[in-house]
Amino acid sequence: MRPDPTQLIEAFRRAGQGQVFAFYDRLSPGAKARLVEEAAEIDLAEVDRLVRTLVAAGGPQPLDLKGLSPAPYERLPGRGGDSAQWAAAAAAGEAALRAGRVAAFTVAGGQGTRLGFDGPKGTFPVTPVRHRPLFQVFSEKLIAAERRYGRALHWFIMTSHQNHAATEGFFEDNGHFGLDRSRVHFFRQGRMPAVDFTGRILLDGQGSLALSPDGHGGSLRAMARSGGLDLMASEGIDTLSYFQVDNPLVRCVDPAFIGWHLLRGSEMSSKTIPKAYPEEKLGHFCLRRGRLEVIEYSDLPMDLQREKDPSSGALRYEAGSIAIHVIDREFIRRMARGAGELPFHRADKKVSTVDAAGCEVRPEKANGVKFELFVFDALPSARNPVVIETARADDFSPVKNAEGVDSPASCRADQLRQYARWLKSAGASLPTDSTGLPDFALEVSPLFGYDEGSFRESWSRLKPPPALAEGLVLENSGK
Ligand code: UD2
Repeated sequence: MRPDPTQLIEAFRRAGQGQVFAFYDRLSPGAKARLVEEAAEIDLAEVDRLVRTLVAAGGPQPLDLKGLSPAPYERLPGRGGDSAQWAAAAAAGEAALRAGRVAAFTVAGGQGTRLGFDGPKGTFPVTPVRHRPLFQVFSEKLIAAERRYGRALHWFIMTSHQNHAATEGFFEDNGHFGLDRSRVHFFRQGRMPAVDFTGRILLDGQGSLALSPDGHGGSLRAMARSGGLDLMASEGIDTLSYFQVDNPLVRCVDPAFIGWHLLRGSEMSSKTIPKAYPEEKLGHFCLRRGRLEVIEYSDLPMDLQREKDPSSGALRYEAGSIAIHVIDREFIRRMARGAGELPFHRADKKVSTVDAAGCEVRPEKANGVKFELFVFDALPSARNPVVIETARADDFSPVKNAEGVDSPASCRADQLRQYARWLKSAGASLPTDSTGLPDFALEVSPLFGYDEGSFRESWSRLKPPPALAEGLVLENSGK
């Protein structure tokens, strides 16, 4: 139904947000309609609540950390975990994959702004030799899993308003990288308005609102809104394997992880790695008020992040969140209906806007507040959440910054180290430095090998094995 402009303008005026329509009379009929449509997206009661709780009084209250403790997690077999339990989990996960109960879920709403890359982050060329984009790496991992488990996989990809068309177009132009297009589902995340420090919704032009993506936590309600959950139900899928678009090392569907989740009757499960150093920008798995929670690096006081366990010498809050989860379908439905509402987080940002005369303002410092939801805030509402350990080298090397940590260069090196490790475990000899980095660049397509075991199988079939040299690409092989 089309919103009625008069009623909408009146509702904004009554909510103290009449400035949104300050230039309305000057706009062309088309621009008027566009502004009305954007304004109709806004839940004024929600904005009012956020202004009262997060903007007035100078921001959110600091977290109550009374009784806070590190969360327990399932250690890897080599680090004290029980191998029999891990084997049972892998078997259960594999059975679920073979039964077609699992789909992949990627949050890809971000732009490559921090990377200095102009375009949807998933289109960033990430691999060392062929410079294949992130989306292709995930596509090939999913195709490899389809072959291994004998079931076609559905893949849900959350985009933002800003990158939706470009993302869809990219898949279209590349033949969906070999995936069956009818099983790749794109949906857009929601948007939230930015407000100034007095709580007034900002315009980014005379006829448009300053709207921004509502955070990866918006994926739960966006997934429900898109009809994705109903589609899953009709296909017999009850479990989603969730990961971020910025991490090419992730195992898109990991049987052991899925198995831990299912065997524990969990509604949401997470992977953890020990933090490499206290300042590493990862959330922390903690117990607070008796529930599992992720406390973001910016919210946990630095003295706690630096605290050591006196007996082991390890960081006390070592369990870092790498944003890899398994989520139950009906849990998402419940959360999307508002049960256990996710809290919004406040981020102060520079927001381009217009002044009272309608002239453009490009601020030099933060002038506004954006609101974001975080998906890990669903954990305290989940039944039997389980956290399992993974090896960083097997699952995590994100591309976030143009240089330094979590950059294309660090991620490239981690991919090369992974290939070198697999080659060595398959019996090949290649020169590496003390960090395991090979002397030359090569590339392994996930269709050839996506973990040590699958790599070894493909490698053993190559007779004779190829010479290891700069630029070698190990492509598709037997199925
Ligand atoms: C996130 C986690 C951090 C750690 C790290 C691992 C938060 C707040 N922090 O840090 O604890 O796990 O990842 O890499 O999440 N995205 C959307 N829509 C949005 C916002 C983000 O799709 O509105 C996607 C984005 O495309 C990216 C991912 O979510 O894939 C992470 O977003 P980020 O880069 O803002 O998170 P970051 O690096 O601060």
